[in-house]
Amino acid sequence: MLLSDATVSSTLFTARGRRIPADASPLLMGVLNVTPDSFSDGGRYLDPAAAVAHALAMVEQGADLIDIGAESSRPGASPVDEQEELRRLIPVMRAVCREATIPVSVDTTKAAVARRALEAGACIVNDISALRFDAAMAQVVAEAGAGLVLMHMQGWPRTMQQAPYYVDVVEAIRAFFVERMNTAMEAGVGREQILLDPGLGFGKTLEHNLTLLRRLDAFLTLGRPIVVGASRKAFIGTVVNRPVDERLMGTAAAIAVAILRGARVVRVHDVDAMRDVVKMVQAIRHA
Ligand code: HH2
Repeated sequence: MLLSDATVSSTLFTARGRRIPADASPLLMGVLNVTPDSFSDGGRYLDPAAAVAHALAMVEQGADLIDIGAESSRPGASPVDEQEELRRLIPVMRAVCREATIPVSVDTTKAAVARRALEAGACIVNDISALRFDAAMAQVVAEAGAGLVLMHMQGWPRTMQQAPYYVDVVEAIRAFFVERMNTAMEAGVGREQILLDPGLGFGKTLEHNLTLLRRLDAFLTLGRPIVVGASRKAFIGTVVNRPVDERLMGTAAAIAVAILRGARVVRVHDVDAMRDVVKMVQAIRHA
Protein backbone atom coordinates (compact mmCIF):
# COMPACT_ATOMS: atom_id res chain seq x y z
CA MET A 1 0.00 0.00 0.00
CA LEU A 2 1.31 3.45 -0.85
CA LEU A 3 0.56 6.03 1.77
CA SER A 4 -0.27 9.67 1.60
CA ASP A 5 1.86 12.08 3.62
CA ALA A 6 -1.16 13.66 5.24
CA THR A 7 -0.62 12.13 8.67
CA VAL A 8 2.37 14.34 9.55
CA SER A 9 2.24 18.13 9.08
CA SER A 10 4.73 20.18 7.03
CA THR A 11 7.11 20.05 9.99
CA LEU A 12 8.39 16.53 10.56
CA PHE A 13 9.72 17.36 14.03
CA THR A 14 11.52 20.09 15.94
CA ALA A 15 14.80 19.76 17.81
CA ARG A 16 16.23 22.61 19.89
CA GLY A 17 14.82 25.32 17.69
CA ARG A 18 15.59 23.50 14.46
CA ARG A 19 12.61 22.66 12.27
CA ILE A 20 13.05 19.51 10.21
CA PRO A 21 10.66 19.84 7.26
CA ALA A 22 8.45 16.91 6.32
CA ASP A 23 9.30 17.18 2.66
CA ALA A 24 12.96 16.37 3.42
CA SER A 25 11.94 12.87 4.51
CA PRO A 26 12.56 9.96 4.44
CA LEU A 27 15.66 10.94 6.34
CA LEU A 28 18.76 8.78 6.50
CA MET A 29 20.12 8.53 10.03
CA GLY A 30 23.72 7.32 9.90
CA VAL A 31 24.82 5.14 12.85
CA LEU A 32 28.08 5.77 14.69
CA ASN A 33 28.85 3.44 17.60
CA VAL A 34 31.83 4.44 19.73
CA THR A 35 31.78 1.10 21.53
CA PRO A 36 34.03 -1.97 21.70
CA ASP A 37 31.08 -4.37 21.42
CA SER A 38 28.32 -3.15 19.07
CA PHE A 39 26.96 -6.01 17.02
CA SER A 40 28.11 -4.78 13.62
CA ASP A 41 30.68 -2.00 14.02
CA GLY A 42 31.94 -2.59 17.57
CA GLY A 43 35.58 -1.63 18.08
CA ARG A 44 35.92 0.13 14.73
CA TYR A 45 35.36 3.69 15.95
CA LEU A 46 36.72 3.63 19.50
CA ASP A 47 39.51 5.95 18.38
CA PRO A 48 37.89 9.42 18.43
CA ALA A 49 39.65 10.51 15.22
CA ALA A 50 38.35 7.43 13.36
CA ALA A 51 34.87 8.01 14.77
CA VAL A 52 34.74 11.64 13.65
CA ALA A 53 36.11 10.74 10.22
CA HIS A 54 33.41 8.10 9.81
CA ALA A 55 30.67 10.53 10.84
CA LEU A 56 31.90 13.09 8.33
CA ALA A 57 32.13 10.41 5.64
CA MET A 58 28.46 9.54 6.30
CA VAL A 59 27.56 13.24 5.98
CA GLU A 60 29.43 13.31 2.68
CA GLN A 61 27.50 10.24 1.53
CA GLY A 62 24.18 11.96 2.20
CA ALA A 63 23.23 11.26 5.80
CA ASP A 64 20.51 13.65 7.02
CA LEU A 65 21.14 12.88 10.70
CA ILE A 66 23.95 11.21 12.64
CA ASP A 67 23.15 9.04 15.67
CA ILE A 68 26.06 8.56 18.07
CA GLY A 69 25.95 5.87 20.75
CA ALA A 70 28.53 4.78 23.33
CA GLU A 71 26.72 1.82 24.90
CA SER A 72 25.84 -1.29 22.92
CA SER A 73 22.27 -2.51 23.24
CA ARG A 74 22.76 -5.75 21.35
CA PRO A 75 21.03 -8.75 22.95
CA GLY A 76 23.01 -9.81 26.03
CA ALA A 77 25.19 -6.65 26.11
CA SER A 78 26.55 -5.64 29.50
CA PRO A 79 25.56 -2.19 30.78
CA VAL A 80 28.18 0.57 30.66
CA ASP A 81 28.58 2.99 33.57
CA GLU A 82 27.96 6.68 33.11
CA GLN A 83 31.61 7.75 33.35
CA GLU A 84 32.72 5.29 30.70
CA GLU A 85 29.84 6.22 28.40
CA LEU A 86 30.73 9.92 28.75
CA ARG A 87 34.43 9.23 28.20
CA ARG A 88 33.74 7.47 24.90
CA LEU A 89 31.00 9.80 23.72
CA ILE A 90 31.66 13.43 24.55
CA PRO A 91 34.88 14.19 22.61
CA VAL A 92 33.37 12.59 19.51
CA MET A 93 30.02 14.32 19.96
CA ARG A 94 31.72 17.70 20.38
CA ALA A 95 33.87 17.26 17.28
CA VAL A 96 31.07 15.92 15.07
CA CYS A 97 28.70 18.72 16.12
CA ARG A 98 31.41 21.29 15.41
CA GLU A 99 32.20 19.92 11.95
CA ALA A 100 28.79 18.80 10.69
CA THR A 101 25.83 21.06 10.02
CA ILE A 102 23.19 18.31 10.11
CA PRO A 103 21.34 17.45 13.34
CA VAL A 104 23.10 14.94 15.58
CA SER A 105 21.38 12.62 18.03
CA VAL A 106 22.69 10.82 21.09
CA ASP A 107 21.73 7.18 21.55
CA THR A 108 21.53 6.86 25.33
CA THR A 109 19.15 5.86 28.12
CA LYS A 110 20.90 7.96 30.80
CA ALA A 111 19.72 11.50 31.58
CA ALA A 112 23.18 12.70 32.65
CA VAL A 113 24.71 11.44 29.40
CA ALA A 114 21.94 13.05 27.37
CA ARG A 115 22.47 16.37 29.17
CA ARG A 116 26.21 16.38 28.48
CA ALA A 117 25.64 15.35 24.86
CA LEU A 118 23.16 18.20 24.38
CA GLU A 119 25.71 20.61 25.87
CA ALA A 120 28.23 19.24 23.37
CA GLY A 121 25.88 20.09 20.50
CA ALA A 122 23.47 17.17 20.04
CA CYS A 123 19.88 18.18 19.34
CA ILE A 124 18.02 14.85 19.46
CA VAL A 125 17.88 12.21 22.21
CA ASN A 126 17.39 8.68 20.90
CA ASP A 127 16.24 6.76 23.96
CA ILE A 128 15.82 3.02 23.34
CA SER A 129 14.05 2.77 26.71
CA ALA A 130 11.51 5.47 25.77
CA LEU A 131 12.16 7.35 29.06
CA ARG A 132 11.72 4.21 31.21
CA PHE A 133 15.28 3.57 32.42
CA ASP A 134 16.01 7.00 33.90
CA ALA A 135 13.32 9.05 35.60
CA ALA A 136 15.21 12.29 34.89
CA MET A 137 15.38 11.81 31.11
CA ALA A 138 12.03 13.44 30.22
CA GLN A 139 13.01 16.59 32.11
CA VAL A 140 16.36 16.85 30.32
CA VAL A 141 14.68 16.57 26.92
CA ALA A 142 11.92 19.01 27.88
CA GLU A 143 14.33 21.65 29.17
CA ALA A 144 16.49 21.46 26.05
CA GLY A 145 13.54 21.34 23.64
CA ALA A 146 15.38 18.43 22.02
CA GLY A 147 13.98 15.98 19.52
CA LEU A 148 13.10 12.68 21.19
CA VAL A 149 12.98 9.19 19.71
CA LEU A 150 10.75 6.95 21.84
CA MET A 151 11.70 3.37 20.98
CA HIS A 152 9.82 0.26 22.00
CA MET A 153 11.67 -2.55 23.75
CA GLN A 154 10.21 -5.51 25.62
CA GLY A 155 12.37 -6.16 28.69
CA TRP A 156 16.05 -5.19 28.96
CA PRO A 157 18.94 -5.72 26.51
CA ARG A 158 20.43 -8.50 28.67
CA THR A 159 17.32 -10.64 28.53
CA MET A 160 15.04 -9.22 25.84
CA GLN A 161 15.53 -12.02 23.31
CA GLN A 162 14.89 -14.86 25.77
CA ALA A 163 11.14 -15.30 25.24
CA PRO A 164 9.50 -12.30 23.60
CA TYR A 165 5.73 -12.63 23.68
CA TYR A 166 2.83 -10.44 22.54
CA VAL A 167 -0.87 -11.17 22.03
CA ASP A 168 -0.71 -8.74 19.10
CA VAL A 169 2.68 -7.11 18.57
CA VAL A 170 1.29 -4.15 16.60
CA GLU A 171 -1.46 -3.37 19.11
CA ALA A 172 0.93 -3.74 22.05
CA ILE A 173 3.41 -1.29 20.53
CA ARG A 174 0.67 1.16 19.54
CA ALA A 175 -0.57 1.24 23.14
CA PHE A 176 3.03 1.62 24.37
CA PHE A 177 3.56 4.61 22.05
CA VAL A 178 0.40 6.34 23.29
CA GLU A 179 1.38 5.82 26.93
CA ARG A 180 5.01 6.94 26.40
CA MET A 181 3.99 10.02 24.38
CA ASN A 182 1.68 11.03 27.22
CA THR A 183 4.46 10.58 29.77
CA ALA A 184 6.81 12.70 27.67
CA MET A 185 4.25 15.43 27.14
CA GLU A 186 3.28 15.51 30.83
CA ALA A 187 6.96 16.23 31.56
CA GLY A 188 6.87 19.17 29.14
CA VAL A 189 8.14 17.62 25.92
CA GLY A 190 6.26 19.09 22.96
CA ARG A 191 4.34 16.70 20.71
CA GLU A 192 6.24 18.12 17.73
CA GLN A 193 9.54 16.98 19.31
CA ILE A 194 8.55 13.30 19.37
CA LEU A 195 9.41 10.46 16.96
CA LEU A 196 8.34 6.82 17.41
CA ASP A 197 10.34 3.67 16.73
CA PRO A 198 8.96 0.10 17.01
CA GLY A 199 12.44 -1.15 18.00
CA LEU A 200 13.14 -3.98 15.57
CA GLY A 201 15.16 -6.68 17.32
CA PHE A 202 14.43 -5.40 20.82
CA GLY A 203 12.44 -8.18 22.49
CA LYS A 204 10.99 -9.52 19.23
CA THR A 205 11.00 -12.83 17.40
CA LEU A 206 11.63 -13.05 13.67
CA GLU A 207 7.87 -13.14 13.10
CA HIS A 208 7.36 -10.03 15.26
CA ASN A 209 10.02 -8.07 13.32
CA LEU A 210 8.59 -9.07 9.94
CA THR A 211 5.02 -8.31 11.05
CA LEU A 212 6.07 -4.87 12.30
CA LEU A 213 7.62 -4.02 8.94
CA ARG A 214 4.61 -5.33 7.01
CA ARG A 215 2.13 -3.48 9.23
CA LEU A 216 4.20 -0.36 9.98
CA ASP A 217 1.41 1.84 8.58
CA ALA A 218 -0.70 0.95 11.64
CA PHE A 219 1.34 3.53 13.58
CA LEU A 220 0.78 6.42 11.17
CA THR A 221 -2.50 7.51 12.74
CA LEU A 222 -0.53 8.48 15.86
CA GLY A 223 0.56 11.46 13.78
CA ARG A 224 4.25 11.30 14.66
CA PRO A 225 7.15 10.35 12.37
CA ILE A 226 8.13 6.69 12.48
CA VAL A 227 11.81 5.73 12.77
CA VAL A 228 12.93 2.25 11.67
CA GLY A 229 16.25 0.62 12.55
CA ALA A 230 16.53 -2.57 10.53
CA SER A 231 20.14 -2.16 9.44
CA ARG A 232 22.17 -5.42 9.44
CA LYS A 233 20.07 -6.86 12.28
CA ALA A 234 19.92 -10.54 13.23
CA PHE A 235 16.38 -11.04 11.90
CA ILE A 236 17.68 -10.12 8.43
CA GLY A 237 20.55 -12.59 8.91
CA THR A 238 18.02 -15.28 9.79
CA VAL A 239 16.01 -14.70 6.62
CA VAL A 240 18.92 -14.45 4.18
CA ASN A 241 21.21 -16.79 6.16
CA ARG A 242 24.19 -14.45 6.12
CA PRO A 243 26.62 -13.00 8.71
CA VAL A 244 26.39 -9.39 9.81
CA ASP A 245 28.74 -7.98 7.15
CA GLU A 246 26.74 -9.56 4.30
CA ARG A 247 23.29 -8.16 5.06
CA LEU A 248 23.34 -5.13 2.77
CA MET A 249 20.74 -6.46 0.34
CA GLY A 250 18.51 -7.77 3.09
CA THR A 251 18.75 -4.36 4.75
CA ALA A 252 17.91 -2.64 1.45
CA ALA A 253 14.72 -4.70 1.08
CA ALA A 254 13.65 -4.01 4.66
CA ILE A 255 14.24 -0.29 4.23
CA ALA A 256 12.35 -0.13 0.95
CA VAL A 257 9.33 -1.77 2.58
CA ALA A 258 9.61 0.46 5.66
CA ILE A 259 9.56 3.61 3.52
CA LEU A 260 6.61 2.36 1.46
CA ARG A 261 4.78 1.66 4.73
CA GLY A 262 5.43 5.22 5.90
CA ALA A 263 8.77 5.31 7.76
CA ARG A 264 10.13 8.88 7.87
CA VAL A 265 13.56 8.13 9.31
CA VAL A 266 15.67 5.05 8.53
CA ARG A 267 18.58 4.36 10.87
CA VAL A 268 21.38 2.73 8.84
CA HIS A 269 25.07 1.82 8.94
CA ASP A 270 25.56 1.86 5.14
CA VAL A 271 24.59 5.40 4.22
CA ASP A 272 26.01 5.37 0.71
CA ALA A 273 24.11 2.25 -0.39
CA MET A 274 20.88 3.12 1.43
CA ARG A 275 20.81 6.60 -0.13
CA ASP A 276 20.18 4.84 -3.46
CA VAL A 277 17.42 2.73 -1.91
CA VAL A 278 15.68 5.83 -0.55
CA LYS A 279 16.02 7.67 -3.88
CA MET A 280 14.67 4.72 -5.85
CA VAL A 281 11.69 4.13 -3.57
CA GLN A 282 10.85 7.84 -3.62
CA ALA A 283 11.07 7.96 -7.41
CA ILE A 284 8.61 5.07 -7.68
CA ARG A 285 6.23 6.54 -5.07
CA HIS A 286 6.11 9.90 -6.84
CA ALA A 287 5.86 8.60 -10.40
N1 HH2 B 1 18.97 -0.14 17.16
C1 HH2 B 1 20.15 -0.20 17.80
C2 HH2 B 1 20.55 0.87 18.62
N2 HH2 B 1 19.80 1.98 18.76
N3 HH2 B 1 17.86 3.19 18.22
C3 HH2 B 1 16.68 3.27 17.58
N4 HH2 B 1 15.93 4.37 17.68
N5 HH2 B 1 16.24 2.24 16.78
C4 HH2 B 1 16.93 1.09 16.62
O1 HH2 B 1 16.45 0.17 15.91
C5 HH2 B 1 18.18 0.98 17.29
C6 HH2 B 1 18.62 2.05 18.09
C7 HH2 B 1 21.02 -1.39 17.64
O2 HH2 B 1 21.90 -1.24 16.56
P1 HH2 B 1 23.41 -0.73 16.69
O3 HH2 B 1 23.47 0.64 17.26
O4 HH2 B 1 24.08 -0.86 15.39
O5 HH2 B 1 24.09 -1.79 17.63
P2 HH2 B 1 24.49 -1.78 19.17
O6 HH2 B 1 23.26 -1.56 19.97
O7 HH2 B 1 25.09 -3.15 19.37
O8 HH2 B 1 25.47 -0.67 19.39
